[in-house]
Amino acid sequence: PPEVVCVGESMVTFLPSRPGRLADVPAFTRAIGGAESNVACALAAAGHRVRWVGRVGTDGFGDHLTDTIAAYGVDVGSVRRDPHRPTGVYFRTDADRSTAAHEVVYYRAGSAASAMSPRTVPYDTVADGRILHLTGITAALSDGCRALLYDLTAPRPGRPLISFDVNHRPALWHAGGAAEVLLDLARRADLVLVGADEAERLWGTADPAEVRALLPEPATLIVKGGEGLTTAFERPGAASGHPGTVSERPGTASERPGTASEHPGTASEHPGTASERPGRGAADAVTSVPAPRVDVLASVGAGDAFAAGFLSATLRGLAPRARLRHGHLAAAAALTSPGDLAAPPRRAHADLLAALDDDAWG
Ligand code: KDG
Repeated sequence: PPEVVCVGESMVTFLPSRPGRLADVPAFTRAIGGAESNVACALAAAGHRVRWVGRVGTDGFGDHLTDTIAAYGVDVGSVRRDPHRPTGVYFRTDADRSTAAHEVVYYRAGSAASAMSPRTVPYDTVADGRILHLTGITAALSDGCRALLYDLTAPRPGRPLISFDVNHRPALWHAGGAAEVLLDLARRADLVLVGADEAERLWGTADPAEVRALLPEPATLIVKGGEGLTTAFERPGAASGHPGTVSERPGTASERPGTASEHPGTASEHPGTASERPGRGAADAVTSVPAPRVDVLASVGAGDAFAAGFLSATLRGLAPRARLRHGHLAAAAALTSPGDLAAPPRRAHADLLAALDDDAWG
């Protein structure tokens, strides 16, 4: 079985041949995008067993997407081809040097992926991994897609660890409702990733502690980038508290309370909680690390790379600080490459960088 299953829409992406406004870009180069398959490809490149589940047309763009994602080593055997709807595509510009803003135009309304629903993507077909990775983009694609997210995040015995990247894409939410829906879905997940800027836009605060107060349910909450720091809130036993899912040896979570925590003091105060899903109210271990400064070439996809680096380190049972640093290292690779997707640094190399002392990390 896969370690991670990622579900969502992928699109053929058209990258600009030169910087500037969309109105002025004369030509585009074909690449691939899609938050969930970006995570899947980066995890596969890091050596993990991953499946991407999505829906594409029977057109050539659908062939290109599935072939390219498969070439990363991702299992695409569950991807469905829809003869009646096209594969989604999108165009974007590079980030403006001074404002860091870029333009995005989607052609995905009525796409094959927008026909995903609890009927076309049954829970049982995506629940055999240790982690099920989803993002808020799917909630904006169609009513069926939103229902799918609610279905996949419903409380069920033995469900995989649900990882949810809030991924607010304002261009997809013209009908409104993003703040409420994305908060609601995040509360149903076990591990939530959100950008501080995104939290500010959606819920009016970029302060990590205030975001945690709004979102107390997930065992792990990552708030990325507030004042250059990324902060993890983690209840004791969070990463090992899903027997048979994230724990390497099913059933051993209760013997290893606190292995996921860097604060043994807080973990050992709650020795009884690691064997079950730790309840709300257990004290969080809080870990903050700075993001390395890099020359940003294209920011699109950096969040997906962060998620992949963090999840990879989580699967390897690393401590919170190392998991956050692996997220940042993978994000740095994406920030400094032109496409949405960049191979993460090699594991041995990333381990060395993640182990540098605090001074080197700024
Ligand atoms: O996170 C990067 C994605 O935003 C990009 O690859 C395209 O999935 C995409 C989207 O919906 O914007």
